[in-house]
Amino acid sequence: MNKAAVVASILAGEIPTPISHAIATEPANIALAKYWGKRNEELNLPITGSLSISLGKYGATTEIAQHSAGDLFLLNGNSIEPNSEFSTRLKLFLDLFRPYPEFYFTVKTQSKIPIAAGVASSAAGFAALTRALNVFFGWNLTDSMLSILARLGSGSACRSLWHGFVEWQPGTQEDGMDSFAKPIPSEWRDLRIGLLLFNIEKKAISSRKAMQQTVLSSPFYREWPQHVAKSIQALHQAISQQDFILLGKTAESNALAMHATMLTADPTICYWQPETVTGMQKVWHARNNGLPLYFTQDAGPNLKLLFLQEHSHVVKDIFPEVTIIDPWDL
Ligand code: 2P0
Repeated sequence: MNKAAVVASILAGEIPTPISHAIATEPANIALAKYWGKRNEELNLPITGSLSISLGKYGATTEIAQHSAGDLFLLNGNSIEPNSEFSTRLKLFLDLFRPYPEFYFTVKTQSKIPIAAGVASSAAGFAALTRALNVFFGWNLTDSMLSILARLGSGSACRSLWHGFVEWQPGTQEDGMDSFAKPIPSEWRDLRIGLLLFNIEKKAISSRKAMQQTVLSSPFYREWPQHVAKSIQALHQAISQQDFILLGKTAESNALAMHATMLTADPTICYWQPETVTGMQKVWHARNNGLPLYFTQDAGPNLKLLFLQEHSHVVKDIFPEVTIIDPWDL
């Protein structure tokens, strides 16, 4: 089954009647139990489930309209090179929804996060675009269906349609109609996330390619599905009991296990930079001195800190460059 067939089954019978323009905003998200490895590359179907926290007002706002000739993509006010990887990916996604081949789009995105810095910028972008398309074409789809469509753009985008904690159920069906995300009802008002951006340059290897290489070659990858399942179970317990230590240590250990699968891939994949390791050591040192502070790391050199609001000042003293995010400040 390909993407077009999935879209056709979701939009069955819908006659597209675009309005003049539509706009939507969605948050970026950071996985506490990571999505790493696909069972279907075309449909972005994961091997395991994953669980994330959305970043409140840090996300993407996307506006779409019809364009006269050729697609026009603007990111933070700058037009994007039509032959760039970014444009190609966006165009392929939009191809799934054009009412006829010569229907072109203007897509204007304002991103509050660095693009391709391992801070889930594509997730927020594809989620906002999917929700904007829903309004633009008047589909009236449920959030679950929008989650499936956003996944076709980028796997982690299926988790960016909600605020707070979100779980992506991997599903078992070949067409992926049971592989979408759901919010976990909970508000943990004093939880904070700290972004430590060491390097906002574009990364050397895309997470898409890195995942593939890891699944194919890492001898440790066979341990990964059980590890994630345990992480998700522990995170549910941590969230329902607001047990911060359990949340922090589960997220940190899950991130390190994911990087262990990458480091043992052939050829090896190492997103770590000297600043990454120094940052980790500072976190461990602070923790040894009694501060409940943890980190997680995605497919990039940057760290995301996890801590409680009452420790914000101490965290800022240790990491003056940190951007502190309240996930429930919308
Ligand atoms: C995550 N990452 O769960 C994991 C952890 C990176 C590390 O989802 O190929 O951009 O578009 O489905 O969603 C980044 O991968 O990959 C990602 P595609 P995506 O957040």
